Amino acid sequence: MSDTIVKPRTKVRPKTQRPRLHKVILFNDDFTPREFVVRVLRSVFGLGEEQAYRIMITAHSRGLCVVAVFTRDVAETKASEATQAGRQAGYPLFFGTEPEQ
Ligand code: TYC
Repeated sequence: MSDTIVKPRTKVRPKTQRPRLHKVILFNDDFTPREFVVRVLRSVFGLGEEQAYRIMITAHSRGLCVVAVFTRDVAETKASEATQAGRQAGYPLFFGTEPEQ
């Protein structure tokens, strides 16, 4: 008599969770020159002139603007690089981060 080996039909599929994305947020202030904000947006976030200008002017008129979303590490690194660029030049420019959803 040969025993029959029945293979389980169900595949073990571990649920992989996608990492939560984090927003980088640009805050308005009364001192940083507009052109400087645009320059930082372009150099740190790789934005084009028009996109950078649109984000700057949105933050200027509404108080803040979402710049982009990244994984947490990238968002925090870019936000502090951009904030540091302002501080280096003597401006109170501030970029924060916030988890999405
Ligand atoms: N409000 C600044 C000015 O009038 C310009 C500015 C825009 C600063 C956006 C910060 O996130 C900012 N010079």
